[in-house]
Amino acid sequence: MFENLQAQPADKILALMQAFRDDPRADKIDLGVGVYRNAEGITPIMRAIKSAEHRLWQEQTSKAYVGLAGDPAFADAMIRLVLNNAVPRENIAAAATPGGTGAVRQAFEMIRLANPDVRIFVSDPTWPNHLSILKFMGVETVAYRYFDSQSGGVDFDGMMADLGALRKGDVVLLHGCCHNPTGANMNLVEWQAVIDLLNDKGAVPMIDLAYQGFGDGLEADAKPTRMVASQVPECLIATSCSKNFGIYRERTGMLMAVSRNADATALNQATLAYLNRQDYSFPPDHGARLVSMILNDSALRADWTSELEEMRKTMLGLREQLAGELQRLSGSDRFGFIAQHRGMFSRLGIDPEKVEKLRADHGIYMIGDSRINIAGLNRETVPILAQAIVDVGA
Ligand code: PLP
Ligand code: TYF
Repeated sequence: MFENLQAQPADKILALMQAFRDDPRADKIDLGVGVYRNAEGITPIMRAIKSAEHRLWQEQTSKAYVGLAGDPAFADAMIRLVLNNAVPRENIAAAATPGGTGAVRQAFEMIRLANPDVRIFVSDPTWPNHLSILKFMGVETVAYRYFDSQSGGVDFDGMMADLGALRKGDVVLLHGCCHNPTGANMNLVEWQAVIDLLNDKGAVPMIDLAYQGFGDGLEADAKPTRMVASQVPECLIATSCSKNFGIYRERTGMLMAVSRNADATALNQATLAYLNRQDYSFPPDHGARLVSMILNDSALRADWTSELEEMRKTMLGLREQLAGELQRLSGSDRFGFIAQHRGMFSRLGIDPEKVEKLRADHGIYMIGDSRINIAGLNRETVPILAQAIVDVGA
C-alpha cells in the first residue's frame, strides 16, 4: 500500500539547516533556523533550567502519568506568565502540548471540531508550518496583507482592508509578538483597531505566542495578547517555551482557550483533554515541570529573567550594529527597519537570486525569502554580512 504515497514538500528551513551542515567552508555563517545562539555560536542550556533539572533529578520520585491536560501547576504558571490577571482564571481552559507546534495543531483541531467549514485568516507571509498544517488538515485559509516590503514595516492599511472581508465565525491567526518571518510588528494602537474590527465582525482571534521575552521584554511582549484576551468573547492562545526557556527539544508548550463564563470554560477544558487523548494522550512533562519550577521559585525566576534579558539585549544590539553597518556601507537608510524589527527574525527584502549568491559566494545562509536569524550573528560577523549584502548589490 505504501507505494501509493507521494513525496511531500520538504521544510525549506530544515533543508537549509542540513545544507549548512554539509558546507565544508570554515567561515560559513548560519542565519537560517530560528534557534538562539550566543556569540560563540552555541545554543546554551539556560542556568535556571540546569538548576531546575538538577533539583528535579534529586526530588522527583515517580514518572507515572500525570493527566491529559498536563500538570495543573504548569497551566497556572503559564497563564500567569502570559495573561497575568487580564482574564479571571476561571475563564481560561488550558492544556500542555508538545511544544508550540503542538499547541498550534491542537488549536486548529479545536477550531475545526467546532466549525468544519471555518476559514482561517493568516498573515502574508506567516510561519510556513501554519500553512502546511492547515493544508494537511484540509482547512480553508485566507491570506491577509501584513508586510510592507518597501518600508519593512507592517502594511496596516492593507491588513485592515483584507480583514474587512471577515465573516462571523472566521478565525484570524495573529502572531502575539516577534512576527515570524518578517520581524515587523503592530503597535498597540493598531492592535486595538484589529480587536475592534474582530469584535465588529464576530471573528475569533487565535494568537501564536512563540517568542515572549525576545522582543521588548516579557511584559511588553505579552501586552497585545492580554489586550485581545480581555476584550473579545473568546480566543485561543498557543504558547511555546522552546525559545524563552531554551528547551527546544523538550517539546514544551500550552494551548489556552479563553471564554467568558464557567460553562464554556468547562466544555473547553474537556475538549482540550479529549483532543490530547486522540493525538498523543499525555503531553510531555519534563520541560513543563522545569518551567513551573522556575516560575514558582523566586531565585530561579530572577536568574531566568536576567539571562533571557541578556539574550534579548544581545539581539537588539546586533540589530543596531547591522542597521548601522548597512547604512555606513550603502550610504542609504534602506535597511533602517532592521533596528525597528523585534524578535529573532528580520526579512531583509533581498531578491532570491541575491540570497543564493550570498550562500554560494559568501557562505552566508538565510531563508530564500531573505529572512535572517539575528542570533546567528555576532559582533565580528555583522560587518561581514553587511559587506556581503552590499557586494551582491542587494
Ligand atoms: N509558532 C511560531 C511562529 C514559531 O516560529 C515557532 C517556532 O519554533 C513555533 C510556533 C513553535 O515552536 P516549538 O514547536 O518548537 O515550540
Ligand atoms: O521558523 C523557525 O526557524 C523556527 C524553528 O519545521 C522551526 O520556528 C523551523 C522549522 C520547523 C519547526 C521549527
